[in-house]
Amino acid sequence: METTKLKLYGYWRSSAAYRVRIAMNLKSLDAEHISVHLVKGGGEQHHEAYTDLNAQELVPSLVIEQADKEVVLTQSLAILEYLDEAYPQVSLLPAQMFDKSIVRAMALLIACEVHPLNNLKVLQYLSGELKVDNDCKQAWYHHWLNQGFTALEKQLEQHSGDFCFGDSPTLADICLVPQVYNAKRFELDMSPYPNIERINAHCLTLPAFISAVPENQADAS
Ligand SMILES: N[C@@H](CCC(=O)N[C@@H](CS)C(=O)NCC(=O)O)C(=O)O
Repeated sequence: METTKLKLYGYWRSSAAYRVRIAMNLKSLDAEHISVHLVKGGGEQHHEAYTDLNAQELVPSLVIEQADKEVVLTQSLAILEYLDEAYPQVSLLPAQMFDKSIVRAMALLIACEVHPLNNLKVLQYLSGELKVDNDCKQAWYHHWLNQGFTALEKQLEQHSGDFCFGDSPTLADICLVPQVYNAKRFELDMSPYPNIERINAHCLTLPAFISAVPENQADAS
């Protein structure tokens, strides 16, 4: 079998990189972790050494080294789908077609509707160019989280078991846990979201999720 080496460019507090770490752990994959500090020196994601890899100046990027080629993947959801196809022994999606779509919808709700509005560059733009004060920035952050979590909570009432969809971890949990980490960091009241809280707490009893937690990363400061 062809030898493959994986290099994950991420940052301990990046929720998009956190997603990839969880998936790799669930699939028992080893990777070299390379830290791209998102704040130091104006943000290493903007430095040429990194923008050559990722023109969007965002983490994560996954570099796949094989004997005859090197491929760079970007966008965490695209990386997760690659990992799921390349390493199918532990699947991140349910077996049935409609169920797959439901799980993807939950993951996309977080990754496309909530996360981009609360990303570092958006918060920096609010406080920098638009001169928004911290209270307004916090209100912005909570608004988009509440909107997304309210919708997700309803979906979980219908589909969840121990995890977002049934009793196995999927792409939905992989997106949820980092987003809840962010929500708690920004002091969101989680009491309206009992299913989200319950599933997050359950995930965080599992080694694959625990070792992906930001504070457990080598670059955590
Ligand atoms: N949709 C992208 C989002 C990636 C992203 O926003 N990464 C953040 C960290 S979670 C980042 O690199 N931010 C740097 C910045 O905003 O300058 C993905 O899922 O990979």
